[in-house]
Amino acid sequence: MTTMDVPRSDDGGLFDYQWINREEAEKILEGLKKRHKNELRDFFNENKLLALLSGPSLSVGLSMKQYRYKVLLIGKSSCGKTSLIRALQGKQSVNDYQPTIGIQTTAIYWPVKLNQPNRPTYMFRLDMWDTGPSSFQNFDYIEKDCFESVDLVMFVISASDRDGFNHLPELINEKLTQASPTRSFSTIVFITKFDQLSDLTASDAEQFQTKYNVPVYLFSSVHTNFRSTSSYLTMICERLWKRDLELSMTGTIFV
Ligand SMILES: Nc1nc2c(ncn2[C@@H]2O[C@H](COP(=O)(O)OP(=O)(O)OP(=O)(O)O)[C@@H](O)[C@H]2O)c(=O)[nH]1
Ligand SMILES: [Mg+2]
Repeated sequence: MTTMDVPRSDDGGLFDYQWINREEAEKILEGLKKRHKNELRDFFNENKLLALLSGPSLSVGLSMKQYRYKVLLIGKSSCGKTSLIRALQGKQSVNDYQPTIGIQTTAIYWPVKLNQPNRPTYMFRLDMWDTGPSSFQNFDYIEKDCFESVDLVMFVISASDRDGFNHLPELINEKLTQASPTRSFSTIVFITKFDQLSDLTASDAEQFQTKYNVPVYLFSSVHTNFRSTSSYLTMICERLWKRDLELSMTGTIFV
């Protein structure tokens, strides 16, 4: 990815990225958005809100198959993990830094349309596991719980942390050793705080992506809009779907 504006799929278009702007998706999003409305970012220009906190209350005609995944965020203290989850929920960013204590989980629901002949629509439920690094250091069992049956690990790194970025391949390899031998997790890197003075560039991200075959997204939790957020969510879902397709080929799971 070369710009921060709108991320694009790198998976050969398994999912329809435009569908979310169509009428059918609009109705599903309506069913998702409610409660906590005053906390949500108002994407005025597009007149759309994301609201992905509570379970969907969809009308019968709109019900669809749901897939549930566990997504773990890993990154240094204050690198922006909690803010990233808030942004993906369509919530306002907050300046006050409140370290995450223990494990916080947040469910994000996101509908997707597959680019297949029968064009099925599925609801993804992403259980986002957020934990401050001190919890990992102080309590071994927290790390074990976090990695148990995890489907996707999002490595989060601040754009000012060049040293952390250089050590990222080692960290990813180290964490991959904790994966189950039959059911490995997928990985994504988010470089946060891209609105601030940055040590890392889009070209660093691109080189990393090419060399290690791990998608790298440039992100700012203060500059998100419906278009970019919906692309990030669709890409996360697509990455999970692709991992499942790979597992199904090895006979580990059935999609
Ligand atoms: N400008 C800017 N500030 C950000 C961004 N992301 C996070 N911040 C700020 O950085 C601080 C830390 O963000 P958090 O999301 O709480 O960081 P965290 O990784 O969850 O921290 P721990 O819970 O301690 O591990 C907060 O003051 C946020 O407002 C960003 O993209 N841009
Ligand atoms: Mg946090």
